[in-house]
Amino acid sequence: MADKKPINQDPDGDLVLQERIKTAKPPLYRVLMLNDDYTPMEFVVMVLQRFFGHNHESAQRIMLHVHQRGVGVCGVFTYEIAETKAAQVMNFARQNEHPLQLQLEKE
Ligand code: TYC
Repeated sequence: MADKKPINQDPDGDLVLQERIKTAKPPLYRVLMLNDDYTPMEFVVMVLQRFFGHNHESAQRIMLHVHQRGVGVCGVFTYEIAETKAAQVMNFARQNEHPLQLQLEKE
């Protein structure tokens, strides 16, 4: 492992192996989808399948949740992936002249 420090010294100066390796978990971000009055429901369902890997049933459930509650979670990712997916979806929506908006929220 690249960050493993195999060799250390105890108070007597004897060499000891480090027993526990600390691994930092990367911060995670929710990609939130916001409701609007114009984006067609089928378009939202298609986006959730294409960009977030949901099956049709899961995509339909998330879309209806957003429609009824105003906001919902598309998925949870590390920052770069979350940011890229949100940008890709908003570009795709804009190309299709829909006002769909997404936001990131730190977990
Ligand atoms: N409210 C939209 C409609 O009635 C559907 C919709 C759902 C739009 C979810 C955006 O994130 C959204 N056509």
